[in-house]
Amino acid sequence: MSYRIGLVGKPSVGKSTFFNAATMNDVPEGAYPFTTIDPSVGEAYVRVDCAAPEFDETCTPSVGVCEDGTRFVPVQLVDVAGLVPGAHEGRGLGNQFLSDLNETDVLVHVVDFSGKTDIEGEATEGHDPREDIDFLEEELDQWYLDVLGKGIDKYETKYHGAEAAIEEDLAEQMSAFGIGEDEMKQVILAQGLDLDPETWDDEDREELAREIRKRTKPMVVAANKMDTPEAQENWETITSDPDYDHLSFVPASAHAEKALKNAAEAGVVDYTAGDDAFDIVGDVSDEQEAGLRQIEEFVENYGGTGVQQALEEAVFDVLDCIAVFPGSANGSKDEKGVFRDCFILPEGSTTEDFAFHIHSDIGEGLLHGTDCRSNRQVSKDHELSHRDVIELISTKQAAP
Ligand SMILES: Nc1nc2c(ncn2[C@@H]2O[C@H](COP(=O)(O)OP(=O)(O)O)[C@@H](O)[C@H]2O)c(=O)[nH]1
Ligand SMILES: [Mg+2]
Repeated sequence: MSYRIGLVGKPSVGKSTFFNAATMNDVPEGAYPFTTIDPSVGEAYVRVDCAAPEFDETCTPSVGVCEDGTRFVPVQLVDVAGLVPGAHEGRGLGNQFLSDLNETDVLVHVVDFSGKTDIEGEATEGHDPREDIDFLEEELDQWYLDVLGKGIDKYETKYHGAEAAIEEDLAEQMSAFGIGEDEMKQVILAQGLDLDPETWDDEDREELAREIRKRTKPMVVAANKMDTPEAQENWETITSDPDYDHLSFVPASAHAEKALKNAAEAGVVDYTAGDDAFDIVGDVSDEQEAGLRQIEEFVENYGGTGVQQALEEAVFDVLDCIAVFPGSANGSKDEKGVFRDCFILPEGSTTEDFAFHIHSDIGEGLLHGTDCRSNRQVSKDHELSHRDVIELISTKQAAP
């Protein structure tokens, strides 16, 4: 399964523009069935420097594409619309929104940095985008707190034998958030709390809920509409505000990305997603040219439109994921192709995790791995690095 990135934010910040731009790609129809089932789920990509050129090979990706040595590896992108103040109480799309959220691994909070939309998404002037950031975090925290409270109630109404373990009840209650017993215990202790909820006051509960939310819903802020002067001013203020140090911000213009993808599709520009430059290759009117020159200035200043960068920040910086290529020490070719796959794995993944990720049979029969660059053997519990090329030596083959 590929990683799932959720786009969240109040109405009119540019989520759909971001989503459409990021999922509009000149590649064959994705291998994932979800694209046709749910229009708010699409295939986007994160860039990884392809390993093939180091082996004097030309890759043949099984999914995504490779352009000039840059691999575009699929991730799922979800437009989680419907966030309005009070969502956790069931206002707006409410519960549907919250369950959609739970299926994501990481969030990109799209914020209108121009300040031209109020907290409900209506047109205004001079709105402080920090309110939107606070609101989203508080909304999520409230929701976590509700669920945490239910877990505590459950624990307290149960008979406590010597075996009582609060982390067990809380982990069960909060399992949808993807937190297990061990991590729950760790978080409770790290908060300086005893493993006894009767000793926790309201503030302890709130802090605990917030900490669990931060761990299980890590987030990047896409500072959108940075093509406006108001947004650029807000950027200066907000990114130097120490209250927001815990977040990573990516300056973005979803609008510019969409315009470039449209122009590329029309054959007017030569543009590769994520690049900080493009060429005008077709006939353009004076007006079109002026628009493209503005976008050019933007991508030069900000190192791209920010759409691709926000996705990569989420996967590789916030989640700390790594990309690993399956390889072969005797040359990378097999009958199916060359460097066909590139997998995104959680940070800290080992050779064995990689094997199980590909197929449980390969994992079960795993003897060791081979690092194809050095031709050295690596153990099952060897921790892999970003862009490793690893051959898996297993007594078992993947069952067809
Ligand atoms: N200036 C500017 N406007 C944008 C940008 N992205 C989206 N918009 C505009 O913001 C409005 C809301 O966009 P939309 O994608 O529908 O927002 P959503 O409600 O969050 O899905 C539309 O008028 C867009 O054209 C951007 O990067 N810059
Ligand atoms: Mg929308």
